[in-house]
Amino acid sequence: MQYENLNIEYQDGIALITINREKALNALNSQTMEELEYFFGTDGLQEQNLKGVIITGAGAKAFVAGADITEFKDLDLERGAAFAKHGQDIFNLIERFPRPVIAAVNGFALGGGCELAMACHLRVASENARFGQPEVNLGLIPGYGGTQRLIRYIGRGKALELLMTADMISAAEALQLGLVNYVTAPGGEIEKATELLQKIAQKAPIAISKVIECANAYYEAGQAGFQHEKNAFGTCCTTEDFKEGSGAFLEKRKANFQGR
Ligand code: CO8
Repeated sequence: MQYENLNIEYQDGIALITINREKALNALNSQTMEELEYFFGTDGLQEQNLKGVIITGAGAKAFVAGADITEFKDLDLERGAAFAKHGQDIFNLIERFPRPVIAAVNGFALGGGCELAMACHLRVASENARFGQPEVNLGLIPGYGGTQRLIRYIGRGKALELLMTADMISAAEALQLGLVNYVTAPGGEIEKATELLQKIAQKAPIAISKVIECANAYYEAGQAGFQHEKNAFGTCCTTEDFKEGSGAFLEKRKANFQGR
């Protein structure tokens, strides 16, 4: 595949993937999602002697500011659920990737961006990173696994607060909550992620892939939650509130929700 939105560089056995849509704050459009699917489902799996993968965002402002809202206008019940399912499947490829994957979060990690970071095995954030699930501002809910993974990382109480208020949290708070593994000075996140991958690369590769497999197996009983999220996302796509919320974002005005 010819990558258009992912810049992939290999250095010393580590693949550094930069999501390269800086003007849209690296929002995940369909093309970017396909490219992630191809890397984690095909290309990356074929790469011999791969020590691990780092995912980051282009520029200093955003890791990923969410799914691309400009692609939301035709979503209905079926298409919304199918979109969510497809995204969940792609993020599951990342979570199940047999080599360690680290998100180097260099700025906003919102909506699908926070979900992408949570699908990675570890997270290193720059001091200026901000995390949040602001979908309710758009009349939506997270659809790429956010309702499930956020609860797993930070617990039900705080996760529900973030999911319902759409509040963003700082890197320091994310560290305290256990959402990120390390916080670095701005610009230091890739170096720290590289250091972690080099340390893990000293260990037995099959054992590492089995650790990943077992950590995922711990949650398998909870798979029904993902199914529920996909269907609920589709239902949100049928509401007037969703049209109002996503329309208001694109028109740069405040949404006026009617609860319909
Ligand atoms: N999608 C598309 N474009 C975006 C997005 C996005 N998620 N985020 C930012 N942009 C664009 C802006 O429209 C703007 O474009 P332009 O320059 O052409 O006007 C450019 O990026 C810069 O953004 P701002 O001018 O808004 O920058 P600010 O510094 O004022 O604000 C924020 C930065 C706070 C990050 C703000 O851009 C923002 O709130 N963005 C949206 C965040 C959001 O709501 N994310 C969640 C999206 S929904 C989602 O991710 C659901 C995932 C599951 C989907 C399931 C299937 C569809």
